[in-house]
Amino acid sequence: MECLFCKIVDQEIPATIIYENEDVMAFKDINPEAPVHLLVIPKKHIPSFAHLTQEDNEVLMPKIFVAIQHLAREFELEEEGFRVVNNCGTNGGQTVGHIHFHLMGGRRMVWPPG
Ligand code: DGP
Repeated sequence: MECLFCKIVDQEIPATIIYENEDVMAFKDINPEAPVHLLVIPKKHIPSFAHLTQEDNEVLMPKIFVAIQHLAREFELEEEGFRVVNNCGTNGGQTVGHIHFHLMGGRRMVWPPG
């Protein structure tokens, strides 16, 4: 298994895991770009947003968004706001080939991102 985030799911490499259920895991980004910077992933290996199937869209993605909403609440980000980011593929700036959503908060973001 070569996938870095699958190794985190399998607890073969360490991460600060913040949230976990049967399908979804969230852990702290190793390189935080904001006071709160979590990565929310499906445990199932999906290389990128471009690889989501219809079943993923219908069954898995709602679970990801429920987890993001739960975490935004838990970290008290809702009042001040937060950002959810998915980088997809080369032009999207994706560097880890397992779909993930950055949940970032605790500072004012700028637009557009680089
Ligand atoms: P992206 O550029 O969207 O593919 O973001 C990948 C993120 O993954 C990046 O913000 C840094 C983070 N990251 C890379 N390697 C590790 C790791 O081993 N552990 C953790 N917790 N985060 C990692």
